[in-house]
Amino acid sequence: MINNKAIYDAICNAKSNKKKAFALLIDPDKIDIGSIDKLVALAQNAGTDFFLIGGSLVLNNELDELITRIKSLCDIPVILFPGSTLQLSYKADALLLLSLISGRNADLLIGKHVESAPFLKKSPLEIISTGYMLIDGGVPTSVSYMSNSNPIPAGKYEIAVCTAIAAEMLGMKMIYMDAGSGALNPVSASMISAVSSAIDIPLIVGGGIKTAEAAHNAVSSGANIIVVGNAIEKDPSLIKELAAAVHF
Ligand code: 1GP
Repeated sequence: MINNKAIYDAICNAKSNKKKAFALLIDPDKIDIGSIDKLVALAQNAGTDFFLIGGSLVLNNELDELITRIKSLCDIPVILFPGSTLQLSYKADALLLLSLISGRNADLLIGKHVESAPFLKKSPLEIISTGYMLIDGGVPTSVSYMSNSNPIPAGKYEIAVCTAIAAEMLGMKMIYMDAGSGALNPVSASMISAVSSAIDIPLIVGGGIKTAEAAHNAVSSGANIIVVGNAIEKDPSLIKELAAAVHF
């Protein structure tokens, strides 16, 4: 099956029109399915552009159920952000096919992709090839531990820039710079600015964004999509001001 490009085209159009997007990350292991209705209502009210669904582990098996419920409640696109090949569901709209380009773990650069290719090729999901760069956020993160890879040091802008340019030249469609869930420090404004001005493809930034100011700084520095998970897990009412800071 040929996957359509509706979501990616919408992201590129938004980038051309200088419109920024806010994505809420939901970790299926951390959300109680009973509380999803309330969270979706808050997300809709805040003008959330996308749901990203993913986490580092798979502790429960409710992914299909979770996504089906979200889709029955709203039209916000649901994008898989898989922490492993176990986090695949045909119920979502799209999938970020992540290549961990900041690391040198061959399995996460191409191995897992080979394993999941037949499933993805047959799936109705829109597949978006994404260069995933882990940036040091001041604390060890689950991604770094699980992927057995080191993040790019926070001050090494040139490494981040060259990595992103290489991914773009390899044909990847987006770059995701992530300080990791619950990072102490989000990716710095200077690193976002250096990377965003070096590439033409859309730039997603997440990890450790807890305040409207941090969200605003990230988009002002050139990020196209801001992802927030932890801060909203802790206080769902924050979603409104975070999304507003992105859509300023
Ligand atoms: C993690 O970028 C996401 O992969 C979001 O991070 O949970 O810290 O918001 P937070």
